Amino acid sequence: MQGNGLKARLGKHRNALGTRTGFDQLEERLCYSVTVISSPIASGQELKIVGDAAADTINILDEGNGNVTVTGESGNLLGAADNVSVIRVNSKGGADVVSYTLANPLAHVEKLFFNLGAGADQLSIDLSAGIDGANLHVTANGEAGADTISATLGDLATAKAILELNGDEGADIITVSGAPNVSADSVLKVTLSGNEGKDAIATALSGTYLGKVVVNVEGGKGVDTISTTLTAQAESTGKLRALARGGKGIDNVTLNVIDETIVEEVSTLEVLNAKIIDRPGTDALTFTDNVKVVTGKKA
Ligand SMILES: [Ca+2]
Ligand SMILES: [Ca+2]
Ligand SMILES: [Ca+2]
Repeated sequence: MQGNGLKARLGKHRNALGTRTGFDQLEERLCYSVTVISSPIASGQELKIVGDAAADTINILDEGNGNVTVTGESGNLLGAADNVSVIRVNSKGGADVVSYTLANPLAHVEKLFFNLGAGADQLSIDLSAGIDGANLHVTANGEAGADTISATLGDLATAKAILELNGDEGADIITVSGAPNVSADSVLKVTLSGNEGKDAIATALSGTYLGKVVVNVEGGKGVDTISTTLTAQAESTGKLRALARGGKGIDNVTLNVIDETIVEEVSTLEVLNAKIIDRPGTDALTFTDNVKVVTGKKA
């Protein structure tokens, strides 16, 4: 019945083409500018979400069990599928607003690709529900324009989560936060790249790390501001590695690693390896005393 209703409305628009008002045109643009197509692949279903050259709103709600629903600006249903293992968003030009929300802990292997296209786009990724017994790989590319990309992380249990967030051209804002507890058999790897433009990249994570946590931040070209604060809460016995690199331009780089496991000057972390690379040594640096600073030209 819903399908018939949609056809009827489309027909009405077509019939009214000659005398269509501006409002009708706007309504049509809002309703039909995003296409959602689900197709079978070896690992399940691939959901392709494609916008147009104008500003699109794409809201992705993932139930964590493979069921994914995509809605638009007014909550209108754009598409849905079960057994989803790959989501590819291509929002194209325009200032797009894209959100991905995990409603329950992810228990289904997934790969997410966000290509935001030209224009100042906004992407928010909410993984605060966490991951339980699955692997997740997120690749986001802001492409041209001053993009804002944010991610919120949750607990990892028998999980591998890889986040690669890339601002690309333009003055981008990339923010990663949350309180992920990482189990002994879990891996969290976060790679943030500002690339060209004057970027602001802020990371603030705090949790109990029994497994492996790796955070790499690169400002790339331009005068970047990088602020990374990682807190290993008491009882953490895992491996924590962090790298911050301003890249070209006189950057402002902060890397604070707060080791709350220390009892009588001894850390319970198996590995704590935190490093700032500043060549040729012109960045403004702020860091805790467990961070190694590498300056000067390569030998
Ligand atoms: Ca678009
Ligand atoms: Ca963009
Ligand atoms: Ca940059």
